[in-house]
Amino acid sequence: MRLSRSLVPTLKETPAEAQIVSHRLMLRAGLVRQTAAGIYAWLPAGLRVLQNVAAIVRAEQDAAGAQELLMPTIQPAELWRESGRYEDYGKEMLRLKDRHERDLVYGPTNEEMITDLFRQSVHSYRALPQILYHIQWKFRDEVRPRFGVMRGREFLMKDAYSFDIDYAGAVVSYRRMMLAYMRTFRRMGLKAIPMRAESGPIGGNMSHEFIILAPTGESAVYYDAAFEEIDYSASGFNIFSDADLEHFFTLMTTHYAATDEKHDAAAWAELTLGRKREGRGIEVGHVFYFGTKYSAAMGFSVAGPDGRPVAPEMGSYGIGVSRLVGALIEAFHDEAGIIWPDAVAPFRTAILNLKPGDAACDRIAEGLYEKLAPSALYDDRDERAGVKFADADLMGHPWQIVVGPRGAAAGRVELKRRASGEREEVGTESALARII
Ligand code: 5CA
Repeated sequence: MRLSRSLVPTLKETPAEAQIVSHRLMLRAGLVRQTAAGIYAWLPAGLRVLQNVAAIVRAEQDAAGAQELLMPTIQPAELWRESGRYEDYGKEMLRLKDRHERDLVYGPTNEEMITDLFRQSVHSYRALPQILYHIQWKFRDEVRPRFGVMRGREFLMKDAYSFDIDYAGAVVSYRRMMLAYMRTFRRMGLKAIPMRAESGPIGGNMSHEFIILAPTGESAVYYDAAFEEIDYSASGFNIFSDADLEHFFTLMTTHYAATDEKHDAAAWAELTLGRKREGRGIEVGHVFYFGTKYSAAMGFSVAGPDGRPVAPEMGSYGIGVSRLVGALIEAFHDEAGIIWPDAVAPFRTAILNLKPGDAACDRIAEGLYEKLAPSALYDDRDERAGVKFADADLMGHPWQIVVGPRGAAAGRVELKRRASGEREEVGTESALARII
């Protein structure tokens, strides 16, 4: 992308409405703009990050054997009346009427709809287990939308739903999603801790939240320092082995870790002082086991092995895809701006042409851009060098290639790694070799 012809409206000043660093940086780096309270437009650079995050989520869901589908955002109210949640969900649910005066809702989640789709076509235990997911916009009319995309009203979620014939199967599905989640967050460079949690309006009796530690997080969290030492990532758990999943789940749940809602003062008191870790965290994912809550309420059963009807056991599994963009910035930034992990960066490289119009600078910068596009942002604007440096740091590209008139004359450029700040002067070929 050529910056001179791109909608990347970076800001020098800190926007007054933004209270936390990720919100400030998302506005300043030109990633998003608010269009109504808690509702955001994703501008080109922001959308690239959102899509990169979604791609990692999708890859790990697929690797866990979950099937992607796409359900609509608008749902008929009847489904919600069947489960009893139409009244229960309260004012957070956006209710609409069509021209025929039929009640509709903008989906805050999809348990009812997936149960309905599944019951239309699955009639035997032989088709189980299955896990389905989609990545779709949700609307929740939050009382206090805040912190930018972290607590929006419209937000992008990955929600998965599992169907099993019995409790033992449902537990396996739950653990499989848990492992997929830990792998997902790790690929983004994030350390997430699963914590026992309340199940809230989704219901059910087993639930874990996946928490990223950050001082600006909305939940207070308590966990055992032993958690920090677990190297679950190195061990090659097979996501399709029940025994591996059990081992993994035990590792994840043996040590104390809970959000304030589930905090158990007695269990906490038993920990030695040196192992107590208290802080704040951002909930980036939430998984629920709720058994037959929806299948039973919605009259969905399949023929069991003995021919008798059985209500399938279900769970649901959410990841806040748009929230993750904010959480990533909370985790990776400095005073100058964002420091994107390579896996999610909107552009891997920024090419800074310090003197557009200078023949050598143009030749080298254009040549690099030709080789690196489409994963490069080419700063070809007619701006001062200082502005280009500041914007590149603000936007957080993992690599910067600085093309200045003195170096260019000798065929050399400066290569900078955003995360470490390291710079070196190199020839264009070795710059390319380092980046590609
Ligand atoms: N149906 C279940 C699981 S699929 C569900 O809706 N769970 S949830 O309510 O916990 O949401 C899942 C994830 O979406 C949360 O962990 C959080 O990361 C994200 N999320 C929830 N509300 C918001 C919001 N208002 N803004 C941004 N992200 C949100």
